[in-house]
Amino acid sequence: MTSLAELATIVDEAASTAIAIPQLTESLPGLSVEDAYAIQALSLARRRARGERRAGYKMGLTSRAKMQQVGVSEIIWGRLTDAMRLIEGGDLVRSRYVHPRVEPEIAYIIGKPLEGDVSAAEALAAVEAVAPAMEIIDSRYRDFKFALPDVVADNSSSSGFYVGSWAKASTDVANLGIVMEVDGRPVQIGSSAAILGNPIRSLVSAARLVARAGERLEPGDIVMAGGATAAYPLTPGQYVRTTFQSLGAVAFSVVA
Ligand code: 0L1
Ligand code: MG
Repeated sequence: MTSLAELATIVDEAASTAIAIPQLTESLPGLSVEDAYAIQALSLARRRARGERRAGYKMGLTSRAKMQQVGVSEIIWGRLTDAMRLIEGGDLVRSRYVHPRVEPEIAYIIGKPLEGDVSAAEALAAVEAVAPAMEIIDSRYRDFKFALPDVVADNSSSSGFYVGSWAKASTDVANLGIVMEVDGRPVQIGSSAAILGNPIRSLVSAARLVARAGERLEPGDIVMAGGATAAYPLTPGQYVRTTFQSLGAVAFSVVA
């Protein structure tokens, strides 16, 4: 029987070498979601042992478009580290990933601790600022195919994130138009309302779900609220720019 620590090593090495692995559930069909979150925590502990620092959390599958794209219909979450933060306007090196995709998101930065069952008003009161953002997701599983325990163990596909200019916490982000362009051509058009009807609900879910793992949202944590549209595949040579109504734009270039 493979231990949870051994499984964490497998997903961590796949992420750091960008070599795809078979789904864990192929050999372990009974793997539970609870064990998958334990594998995720152990794989992040390996990153922290290498010097990476906590940067916050990502929420995943918070929109219908995302759920349909990957065939999993449950909100999931993962952990962000400082090494995953990418320089807005800079280059994304394609060879560091297995098969990266990008999706437009809203990011929150936390100003006060937030934990457990909270209301939307309480969540908003804990927000220091809000920003336009993009997440780079990269499943470490072959063909970007997985079951729920696989993706959870794989840090919910989190690989990188871009954050644009921070705006006041009071900025209304409930229903903002979003256009993601590649080389000037719109590839995804949507609204922040696609994120659970209002991205603040994603923050409410984050507080509740991380509490199950004995954690809470801490001041300085960034919370990525989840993709507002389906994710788009990345290849070298692309220039990706996403414009968020009233929040501004976030961009990067893909290099080999
Ligand atoms: O919304 C998300 O960030 C989902 C991540 C997991 C599924 C995927 O890789 O698309
Ligand atoms: Mg995402």
